[in-house]
Amino acid sequence: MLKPAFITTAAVGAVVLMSATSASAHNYMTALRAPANYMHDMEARVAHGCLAEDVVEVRVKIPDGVFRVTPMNTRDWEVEAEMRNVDPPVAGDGGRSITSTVDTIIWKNPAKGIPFNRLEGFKFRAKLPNEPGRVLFWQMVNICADSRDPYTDLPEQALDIKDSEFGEKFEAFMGSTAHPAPYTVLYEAEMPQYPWEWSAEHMKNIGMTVTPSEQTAEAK
Ligand SMILES: [Cu+2]
Repeated sequence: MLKPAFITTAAVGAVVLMSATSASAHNYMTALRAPANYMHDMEARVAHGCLAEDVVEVRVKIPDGVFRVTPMNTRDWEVEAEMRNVDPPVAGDGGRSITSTVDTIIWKNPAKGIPFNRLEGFKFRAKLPNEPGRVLFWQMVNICADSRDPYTDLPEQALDIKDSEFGEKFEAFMGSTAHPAPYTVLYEAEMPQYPWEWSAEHMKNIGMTVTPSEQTAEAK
């Protein structure tokens, strides 16, 4: 949320609406949870413009441990990626090592900005870290002509999914700031991502196959 120098009548209504539904009035990730260690399609949402102004630039900071980031092509925005060094390097695909990775994706110079009462999605693909239970925070900034709407605040203490008060602490964090960073909670996938990594056990566990004895029993 913002404190503009002047507020139109329409914008006052919007402020009231935002405080009533604060958790849904902020930027957010469409995936509130995602499987750890997957290459995953991600989408960051801008939930509204800067009150009286349209959003004309959007920035998403990639969390530590997230690699192989590729923004989705779009003809509505110019897309740029700022890089950061990875030191020490980490193992990537095919024995190559990763020495630099995307730090921030920037969407700018839109064909048309995002008005206050519209959502827009910003898509990219990324390899999520193999850290089930970790809460990934994707700090975002919405930039308008004369103002900005940052969603960059992080919890003071790390949110640990194994903490019995995880939910309460998460809710307290979301209520403690007007600018919480969008998040995705990583969970342990029931099977690896790709079919060539699946065992017979994995496939049976999720009901894709049945054991030979069960097949025989059904056939009789
Ligand atoms: Cu907001």
